[in-house]
Amino acid sequence: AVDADWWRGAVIYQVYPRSYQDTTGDGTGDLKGITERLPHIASLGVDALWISPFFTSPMRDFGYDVSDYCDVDPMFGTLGDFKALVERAHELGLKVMIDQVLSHSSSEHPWFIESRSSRDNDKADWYVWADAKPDGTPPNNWLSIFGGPAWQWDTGRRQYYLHNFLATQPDLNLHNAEVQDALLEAVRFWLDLGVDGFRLDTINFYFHDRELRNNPPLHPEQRNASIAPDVNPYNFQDHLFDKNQPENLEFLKRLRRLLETFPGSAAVGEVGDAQRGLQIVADYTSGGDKVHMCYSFDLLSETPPTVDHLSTVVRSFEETVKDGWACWAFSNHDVQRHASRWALGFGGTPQHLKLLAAVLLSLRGSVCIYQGEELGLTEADLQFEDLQDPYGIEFWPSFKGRDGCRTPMVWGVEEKHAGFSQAKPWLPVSDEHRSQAVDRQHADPDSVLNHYRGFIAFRKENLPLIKGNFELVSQNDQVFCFRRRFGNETIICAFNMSDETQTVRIADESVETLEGSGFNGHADGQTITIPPIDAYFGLVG
Ligand code: TEU
Repeated sequence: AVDADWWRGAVIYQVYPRSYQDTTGDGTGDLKGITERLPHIASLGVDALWISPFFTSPMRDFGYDVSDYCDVDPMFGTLGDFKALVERAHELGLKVMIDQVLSHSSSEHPWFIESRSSRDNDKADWYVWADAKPDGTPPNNWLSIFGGPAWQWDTGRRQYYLHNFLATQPDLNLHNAEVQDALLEAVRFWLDLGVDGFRLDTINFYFHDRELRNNPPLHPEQRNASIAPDVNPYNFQDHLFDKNQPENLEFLKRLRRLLETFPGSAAVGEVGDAQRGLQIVADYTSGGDKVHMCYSFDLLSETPPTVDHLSTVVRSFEETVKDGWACWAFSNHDVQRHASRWALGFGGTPQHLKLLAAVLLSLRGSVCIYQGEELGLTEADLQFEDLQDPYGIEFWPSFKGRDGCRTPMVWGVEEKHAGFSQAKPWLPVSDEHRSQAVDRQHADPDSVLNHYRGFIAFRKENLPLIKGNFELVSQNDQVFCFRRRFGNETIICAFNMSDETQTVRIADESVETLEGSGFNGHADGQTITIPPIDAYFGLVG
């Protein structure tokens, strides 16, 4: 029988396929390479992997611009390779989740080619078309995240079309039921092939305001976007109208009804919204009839993980999200790796990274770990000449783009290109990364890699950490402390985020230190003592 609830509290490992393992010698990763490396993923003890897009694409946004939703890009292999990957993953006890980019397609998708061909073809309304204002300017003030207006003029139709990202990523019009049907057919295609779930790209961008109303400005103090808050004018607006419209809830219900016909399948939505992230997570995941879980960008931002910040986020999460479900992440393919992002505000030594991993894996929710995070990799330092990401090229040097977190995975210290490829990789392998390769860390019991393995195993042995409810315990501004209770078992988790030993007194009558966490805090009666940058886990009596 399938465990329909496997996603609740699951640990999901994100693979960026261009940069995992090359088997063809062209300098970019491929599906066969992922299959070859599945034992590494399984060795972490994670429940699932999520693979970023590998569908047919002109790769203007590295696969987030899909030109055929139901095929594999030749650069990554074939559908046969994908089936083999799923089969091997299942043998190893891993679920397979894939990315679905339903909000927009590539401008090279046949749907868009037809849609732009005239104003009265069968797909004329499949994208968001609007006339110019009388003075020739775009229909409203909406902006593209990747720079400039969100509207691109098409000389054939003599109209503008909407794009929230690149002009080569036209926005699909989900107000049109035929578009919804076509997208759900694509989702069904992959379910039929045996995938266990989906990561839904930009799930809050599916619908726009049909009246195309202008977005109001945002107060500068509210600019807290995860990327380039004051560099990108996109973050100067309050995005009331270009995304997150009420119609989305009905579409998500349709999507969920499809998933229910494939028991055991699950979806995690990506919610990119600097203002209302947690509220949207609540709206999209509550009630059990929309998506299973969502991830917001609250812990993917530049704000360092101080006790105050962590407490604020989890407190507002508990107050807002209620019966919904979150998926937490510190790093992904869109933001600076947290080993660097928080190095100044918090610290980036292996000990800091081990502590952060334990925080992430103890929160209430599911967790995404991004490839290389398990090695403690930092953001690669790239030259302008190395850049591939159009977002970085647009906003350089104030914002360096997303290439620094997308460089190749490092497997072998001594191997050519660290074992990633026989050819020159599409982004350079950092020398610093090479010294942190999997083979070296595997052999070192104190490595960040072995700590991730150990802590994920510890989490598995202690069910409250996966399924338990969550109660924040106020201590002081140096110790992040909470209880997780499941059934009659309660675990107290305390993280000393400071450089000094901390002592905390707990209200519970007794507490028994749990073995196997890899941390050194200890308890004496009601007093817990935690060394600098260290943690304590105890069973409350
Ligand atoms: O990212 C979405 C994205 O860029 C937003 O989360 C954005 O950062 C936020 O809304 C700003 O407030 C996804 C993919 O992860 C990314 O790689 C793609 O480039 C993008 O969609 C377009 O498909």
